[in-house]
Amino acid sequence: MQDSLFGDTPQPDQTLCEGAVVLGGYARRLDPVIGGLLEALAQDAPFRQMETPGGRKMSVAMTNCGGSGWVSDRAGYRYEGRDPLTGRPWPEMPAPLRDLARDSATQAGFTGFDPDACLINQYLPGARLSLHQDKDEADFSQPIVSVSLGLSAVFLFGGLSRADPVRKIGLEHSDVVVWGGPSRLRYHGISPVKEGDHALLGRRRINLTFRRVL
Ligand code: MD3
Ligand code: FE
Repeated sequence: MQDSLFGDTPQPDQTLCEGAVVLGGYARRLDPVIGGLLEALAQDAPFRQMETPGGRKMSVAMTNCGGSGWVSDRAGYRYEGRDPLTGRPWPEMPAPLRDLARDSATQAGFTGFDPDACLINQYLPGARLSLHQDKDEADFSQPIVSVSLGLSAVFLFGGLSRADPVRKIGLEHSDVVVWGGPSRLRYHGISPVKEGDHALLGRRRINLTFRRVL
């Protein structure tokens, strides 16, 4: 299966709306290392399906690296310095990932981005993420950098109110999106991932979101 419609040709940056920039194929530098990095991270901090505060099991399996990690359970959503599953600190953020996040933010016009958290989402076919805002971070002037890997997905991009109309945007392997400024608090989600088999990552979609939490 082809990884990108654009092959090795660099794609122009595309602004979705004010503050939201798609860097098509910008993460291709990770291709030689991403499989090994994910395997090592998941060995230390396994993927797990967290419980929502309402008591439902999420279809997406998650883990984290960096100084803080996002967690959800019956008590709510928050960031924690340790993995509740193991009691250990989350694994360190690997330098190639941190550097990609910094370079992406700079490329999109956000200088000095220094992420202290990376949430790693794993979607098997059928998994989805319903419309939500990311607002568990302290400083909304900091952008979020998201990296899509493996199977492609339909990203849902709404407005500042849940009821606002939603745009659908295809995201494929190695696409990076930087969400800052007025787009930082927009509602967003992922449609159920379709069956497939990706050359590098197999039967799954992985999304990395880099955040400044503290
Ligand atoms: C727009 N992840 O982990 S990444 C999440 O593909 C999350 O796994 C999705 O939403 C995924 O919270 C979407 C794109 C994304 C991430 C954060 C955003 C879009 C955003 C924050 C603000 C606005
Ligand atoms: Fe989100």
